[in-house]
Amino acid sequence: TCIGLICLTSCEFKKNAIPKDLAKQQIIPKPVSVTATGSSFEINSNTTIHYQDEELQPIANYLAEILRPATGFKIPVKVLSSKPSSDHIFLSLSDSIATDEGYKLETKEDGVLIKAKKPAGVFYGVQTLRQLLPAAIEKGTKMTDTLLVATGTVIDNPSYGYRGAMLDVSRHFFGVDDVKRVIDLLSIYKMNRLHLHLSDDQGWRIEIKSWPKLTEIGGSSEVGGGEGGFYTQEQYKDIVKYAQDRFITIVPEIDMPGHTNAALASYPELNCDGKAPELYHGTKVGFSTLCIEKEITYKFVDDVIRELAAITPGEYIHIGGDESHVTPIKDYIYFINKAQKIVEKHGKKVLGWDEIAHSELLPNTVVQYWAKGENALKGIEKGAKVLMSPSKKAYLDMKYDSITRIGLHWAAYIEVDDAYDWNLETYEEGISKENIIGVEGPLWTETVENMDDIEYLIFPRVLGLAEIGWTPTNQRNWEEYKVRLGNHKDRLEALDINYYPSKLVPWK
Ligand code: TNX
Repeated sequence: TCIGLICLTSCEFKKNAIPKDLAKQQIIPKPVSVTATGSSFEINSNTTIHYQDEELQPIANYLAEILRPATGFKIPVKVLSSKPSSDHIFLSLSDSIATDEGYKLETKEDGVLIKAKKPAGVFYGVQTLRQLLPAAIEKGTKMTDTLLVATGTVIDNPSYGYRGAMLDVSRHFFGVDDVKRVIDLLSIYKMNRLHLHLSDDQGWRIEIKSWPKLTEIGGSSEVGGGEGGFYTQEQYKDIVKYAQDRFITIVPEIDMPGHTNAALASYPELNCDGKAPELYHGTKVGFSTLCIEKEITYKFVDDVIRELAAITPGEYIHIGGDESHVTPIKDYIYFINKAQKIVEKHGKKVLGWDEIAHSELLPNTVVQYWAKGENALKGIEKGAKVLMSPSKKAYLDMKYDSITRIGLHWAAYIEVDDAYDWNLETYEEGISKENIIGVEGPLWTETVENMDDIEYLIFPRVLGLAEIGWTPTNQRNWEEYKVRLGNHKDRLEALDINYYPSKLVPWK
């Protein structure tokens, strides 16, 4: 117990608990550079958050909303044009920071200064500050510890511009609140893309006003026979906005020409024989295809992409293209060529699973490497960049080991070390840094039914993927990371995350 500065018991312990060595802080993803100056700054009842540019007000409010419940302090948020005198947290924009997502966080005894070229960098600086505070701030309830931040400087920026995860909302549907929680959790680790797999054989999940039966019929099923569900365009826009406020871009996917049973069941005219198949509740892949030779197919694709592009501010629309096993290759190439042009016509760039490299690729198309290195290499030959999601390392739906309760294992068992201990630049010969836009961890949800399941498969592996996308390869190693991850236990628990407590990690 401590009263003011006088400790009655466990004095040594308390002294050691005072964070004074910034270099020993356990930040994930690991920052590029950390310099400690051996003292600390206290957040107290006088602490005010100042922001220097209107654009930063939402970030200032975001930080205040994290600090207020934990401290019980007012934490006012004020606009200010120059650096205030003391007890402040100051957010500012400055051209002295070179990169779009980079930031500098400087803590002295009298305050914290976060500066960046763009708001995104300020947001990442705020996430770093958040991890410098005691884990208990994440509980959202008033804590008793003093809030101390170790002094020093963090200079940081990401290695890759695309750091993402994918959530399959088709095999099992997850509502808006679940998606928002995923967004909240990804943003803590400076991830900036959430790919939503919005359609598949088992369900169609986005309202398309010109084709209403897609959701009316195709939205009503899911794996195992549950009731399914879908997002109205208003709900989707709400998700997009919520993500944007956390510097996450939503990448929507309409999987075509295979993985389309839900659409085919909704509209008989999309089938070559004109007959609608039954809705599908199983987990097989590769049995469905849009009818490549029908004119109406391209009217359908055009309407869907047009409506989706209109509510998607992000630059990419994902057209799937995986496992079209019942589409003859000639037809497949014809279809993917046309689908790319439709996406381009509606002002977006194309992302697609690695099989799309068989087609002609538009100059801005990105190939998502999941299965075959040769496809990714073919994509590079055709001028494409690659998004790295090799299933043996990056798939978040793979079991950790043979006794994991949920998940699949066709690609591999992926323990926490396997998910971390690989490099984007050396994974496949012929794919190097300049070919790669970043990394994404897909969570397919055949066996995933609720938020607890999502969290169990994503955490802690997604922290490793976040670090692979952010931290330079030569600054990463598993032996050091596993200790940092182990020290992160309190934070995962304060966030109430149902993580997999791998035996390979020395959980503190
Ligand atoms: C393959 S990965 C698929 C998905 C499945 C996944 C299960 C990819 C592009 N296609 O349809 O859900 O395996 O792990």
